[in-house]
Amino acid sequence: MRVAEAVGQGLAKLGADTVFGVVGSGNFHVTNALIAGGARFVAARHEGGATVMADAWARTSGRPGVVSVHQGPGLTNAMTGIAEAAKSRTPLVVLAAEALEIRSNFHVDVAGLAAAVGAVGERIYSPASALADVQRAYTTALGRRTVILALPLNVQAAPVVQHGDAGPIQAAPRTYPAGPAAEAVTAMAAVLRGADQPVFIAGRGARGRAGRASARADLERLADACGALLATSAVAKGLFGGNPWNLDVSGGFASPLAAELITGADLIIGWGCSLNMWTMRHSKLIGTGATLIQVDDDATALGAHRPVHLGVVGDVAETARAVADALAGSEDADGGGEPRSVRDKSGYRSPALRERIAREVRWRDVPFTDDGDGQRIDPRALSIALDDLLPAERTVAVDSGNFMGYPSMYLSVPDEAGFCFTQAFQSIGLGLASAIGAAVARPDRLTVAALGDGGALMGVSELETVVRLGIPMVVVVYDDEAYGAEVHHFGPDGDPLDTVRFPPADIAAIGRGFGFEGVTVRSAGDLGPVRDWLAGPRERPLLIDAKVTSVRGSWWLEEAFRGH
Ligand SMILES: Cc1ncc(C[n+]2csc(CCOP(=O)(O)OP(=O)(O)O)c2C)c(N)n1
Ligand SMILES: [Mg+2]
Repeated sequence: MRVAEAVGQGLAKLGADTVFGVVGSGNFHVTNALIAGGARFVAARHEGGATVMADAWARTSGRPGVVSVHQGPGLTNAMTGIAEAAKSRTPLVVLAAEALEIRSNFHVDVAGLAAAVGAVGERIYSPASALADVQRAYTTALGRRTVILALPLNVQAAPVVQHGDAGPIQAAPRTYPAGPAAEAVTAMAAVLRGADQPVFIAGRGARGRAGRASARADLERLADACGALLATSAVAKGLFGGNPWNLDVSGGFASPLAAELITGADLIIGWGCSLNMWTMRHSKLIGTGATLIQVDDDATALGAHRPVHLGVVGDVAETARAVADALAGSEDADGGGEPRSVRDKSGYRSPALRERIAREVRWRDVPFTDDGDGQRIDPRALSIALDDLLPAERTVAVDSGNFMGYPSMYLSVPDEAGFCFTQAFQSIGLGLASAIGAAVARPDRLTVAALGDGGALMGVSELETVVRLGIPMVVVVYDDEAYGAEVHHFGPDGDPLDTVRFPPADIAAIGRGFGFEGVTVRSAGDLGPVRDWLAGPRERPLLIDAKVTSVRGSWWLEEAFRGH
């Protein structure tokens, strides 16, 4: 057996059952070996797309993703997706063929590329070390790292050196950090006991992963005990879906009521959440005198974005459980014998606030002036209409651009797996591939790719992948015929905008060319075909080219530019 085959089979044994990629000569054998080992291979049309699909698949399934690329240009094409995954701490193995010969056309400095974007560079060093190299790379990925595993062509072609009776390859057991230190639990319980208006903000670290449920139940139990309101960072949107105290996303996407209540908190706890400038709206959501606590299983994350009063190293669910037990225990010690529910603190919660949240916290319930004129639909009106039409069991994947807040804020999602937000690198053009990866992970849900016209045309080749895979996806393009982000940022200064404006493109026809059903929407009255498509049988995917108004830039975009 050649090393290439041993690597593919070894990865399959470790648990790689879904592999995305673009196959060339350098990754042909390893990919086929993965398939022979039982993995499903999903061919993309561009390595950038393949990598983002694997990333989104990993986020949605909670398991390490795998992507397979050719040497040289196969890897450089994948780099934007790798940067996004690395910044997002996505567990991902990038199988990258490597031409070590320095005069080869295909030669690139793989380790240098990995280091440049914050990925971990790994390599299959020799036939003797191949299986150990694979295991090391996979285990590193499980620790929430994006790993480029270089597969030198000469090593791939060599016969594998068997290791006697070492037995089948297995993933190293996952070891999560031990529970939080007792002093930290005591300190957190004390702060919570004294807090009148606590708000929990849960981030990526509260999402489920690798066979573990999310921390939702444990966070809700603790929040009930201390009367906390609940919010998430954008990447964890949906985590508290259906909870009456859920404020949805904190940060630039927060609704006016959510922002008011977060700003009113006297204690904010970030749970697996960095409390960065996006989530805290450049600190504007932190009220004067508010205490900040951050809980993270990675000590280096504590205080990385802003000083916190208390940083706790610990797994989110375990820490929430320990603090809830500490609160309950101290109450028992006080001699209270009544049921927990009676003793629970009301904290920030009151019947009146519960009603107000139900009435006002959703963006769709915030009044706005509809800018639609019959020729162009207001993106807020469009999003609300889609929210009404689309089934609740949906996955929403969002590209980058001025438009991105509309689907993020106006489309509800059933839980955190129903939202795929590949925005850590702020690249446009990733949204469609994100949607494909998420759809492969959750075929039971209707996947909605929300794109700008710029991002849609940048990632357009993967429309063929949607059709080929037979995914009944809805692609909605917020089409302002421009790089709206730039138009709205520079327009007010009177700068020339010719470089960022485009003539009208018939994106519905482009979709039809790929095999989609295509519909152009200029007003709510044009949504009939969307309703018909949703009624079934959804034989082909649907592309909605929504010609949207661009009267005003978006408020979250101004935040974004301030963050540069
Ligand atoms: C790969 C990449 N190139 C360029 C940019 C700069 N950029 C940010 S938003 C944007 C415009 C995107 O246009 P579109 O997808 O139509 O969304 P809109 O802003 O119009 O809503 C551009 C070019 C980027 N973020 N990523
Ligand atoms: Mg645009």
